[in-house]
Amino acid sequence: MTLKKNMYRITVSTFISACVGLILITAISCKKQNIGTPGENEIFLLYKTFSPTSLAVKKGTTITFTNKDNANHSITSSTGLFDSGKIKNEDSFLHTFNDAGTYSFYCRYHSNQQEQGTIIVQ
Ligand SMILES: [Cu+2]
Repeated sequence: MTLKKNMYRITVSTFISACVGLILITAISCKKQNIGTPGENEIFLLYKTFSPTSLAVKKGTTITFTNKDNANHSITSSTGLFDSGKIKNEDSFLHTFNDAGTYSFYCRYHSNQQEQGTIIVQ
């Protein structure tokens, strides 16, 4: 009888643990999907890509690069004009583009994974 009771307790506790686990997984995956959208002069770093990959702005515009990924990223100018260094999750890097031109940048951690973008300043 006691053995049966213990088995029942184990089964119930296993079931409860599984339910709690499922709820946690659902909550975490919902949080990951709820990242919002980039602002007017903002670029998200997400899933090892830039979003959007290209932005056209007027001279003097400050662009905010925000890391929405779990991985670390960087905003590194292809010509050496600027380099954010490591940007952690939910951290941002700001750069003001004062001169007209096309500015290419990449992530030094994932440069071989199409994590590249362009700012066109008019
Ligand atoms: Cu990256």
